[in-house]
Amino acid sequence: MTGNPVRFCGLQLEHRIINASGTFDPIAASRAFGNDVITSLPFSAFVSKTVTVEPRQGNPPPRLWELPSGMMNSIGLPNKGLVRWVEEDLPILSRMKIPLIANVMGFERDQFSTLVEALGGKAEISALELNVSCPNVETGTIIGSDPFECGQLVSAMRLLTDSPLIVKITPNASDPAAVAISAEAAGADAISLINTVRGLALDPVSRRPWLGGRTGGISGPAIRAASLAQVDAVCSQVKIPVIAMGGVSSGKDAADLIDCGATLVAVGTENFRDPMAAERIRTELESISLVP
Ligand code: RRO
Repeated sequence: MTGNPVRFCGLQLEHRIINASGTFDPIAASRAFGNDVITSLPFSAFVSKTVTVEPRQGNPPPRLWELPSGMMNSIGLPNKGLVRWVEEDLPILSRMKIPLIANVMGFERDQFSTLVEALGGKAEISALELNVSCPNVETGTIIGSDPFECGQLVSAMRLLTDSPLIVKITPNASDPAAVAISAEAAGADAISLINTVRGLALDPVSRRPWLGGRTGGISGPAIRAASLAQVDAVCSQVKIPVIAMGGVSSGKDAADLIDCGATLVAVGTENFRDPMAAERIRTELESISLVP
């Protein structure tokens, strides 16, 4: 079954289910399960883990904490940096049969410019997702929390590329819809939400924060209702397409987000439990009657 095709930012996608950045690693999966994995992903487009200009080790361990209905991560953007990602990972990812969306993050505007200039024109990359919403590094959510700052960033990036620009906004802001409106006015082609919700867990023995980064980002079913409320608010305020995510583990969860106005739905934490979950979710979604 190929699903119901959908248009998104000039791309013709086979169905509405994609992955959330950082929740599926096709390169590691192909090392473990063989090269066929790269060409048979259960998504209609693939979003990369966040790439930064410089290589990063990420946050000190522990980096994960399990919750009754989800998990918390304090990964801290570990990645090989722009140059090695282009040299080593992009050639492998370009073997996928689906469009590649590169997720990028800068700690200041110049770094976003470097990333957008380097990746925006590449034939292998169909769109860029600007991550202004990582809760696990000190300045990760500053731009994404402030409509003015976000608008300024998007305006500047708009001048640098014709590639579709998706802005991934944070739920850890007082008014995510205001940030989305500002991104749209500045030339964003799409909005994605939600990133993880900041949380804290204490080590039961030491009574100190468990995660090496102190706080982390909550994901999974625990944040589903929060996601639905924010997606609903954003979709009612912007005309550009929305990629919705947050605790999606069934076709019903995806249908809820689409009925609130989302064009695409991203599966995140559920990929860790079942790497083929997106296929099941897509099949379930196809059996549900959506609001016309
Ligand atoms: O790497 C991370 O810690 C991370 C990122 Br970039 C993000 O956008 N969201 C998240 O929960 N973790």
